[in-house]
Amino acid sequence: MVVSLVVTAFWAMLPAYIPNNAAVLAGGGRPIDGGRTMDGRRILGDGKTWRGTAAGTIAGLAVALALNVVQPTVSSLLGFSLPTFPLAAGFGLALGAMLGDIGASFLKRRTGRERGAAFPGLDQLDFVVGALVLALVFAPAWFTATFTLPLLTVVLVMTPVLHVVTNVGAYVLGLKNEPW
Ligand code: CTP
Ligand code: K
Ligand code: MG
Repeated sequence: MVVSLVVTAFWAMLPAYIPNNAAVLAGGGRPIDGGRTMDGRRILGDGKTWRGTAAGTIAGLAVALALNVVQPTVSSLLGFSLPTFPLAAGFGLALGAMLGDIGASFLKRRTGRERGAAFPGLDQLDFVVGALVLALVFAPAWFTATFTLPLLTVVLVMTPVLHVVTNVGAYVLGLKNEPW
């Protein structure tokens, strides 16, 4: 019961977990804000690029489509049914994760935090909230059928833990400049 809930939460959120990591690997090039400032500070900063955002969104969507392919096999191996991702749901999760992270950078700049500065809490949940909201908007029927209250609870508890672990890992591997 608890195991299937945790596995389902991880599976359902994978299209939202991949984009930020893909953006780290693909980042660079023109920043989304084009270098523009607001109140004397960058609107978003150099850490939010068109290439990273596009690569992250495409990677998240690709993961959703790949999970659809293996869903029957994995479900029967596990003995319980994992969700599949309609195109709108996969796209909503992936793009929403990127937009949540971009929104967080906007808030960081408005509160005087330089690029790369930590914002505990926001850093760990920005992309989850963005992903869930956009999935709800793009695929409401799928969202309400998939994300029961227990599943949402597991997602909101598990994601910050996974976020910390993967970011420390990426930092140790030299892929990220900061361990958050
Ligand atoms: N990245 C990107 N485009 C995005 C998100 C991330 O290009 N939409 C890349 C950038 O190279 C960025 C790196 O991934 O530096 C790490 O992402 P993140 O930690 O979110 O950005 P920061 O550089 O820490 O900037 P911020 O303080 O705005 O979060
Ligand atoms: K971030
Ligand atoms: Mg960062």
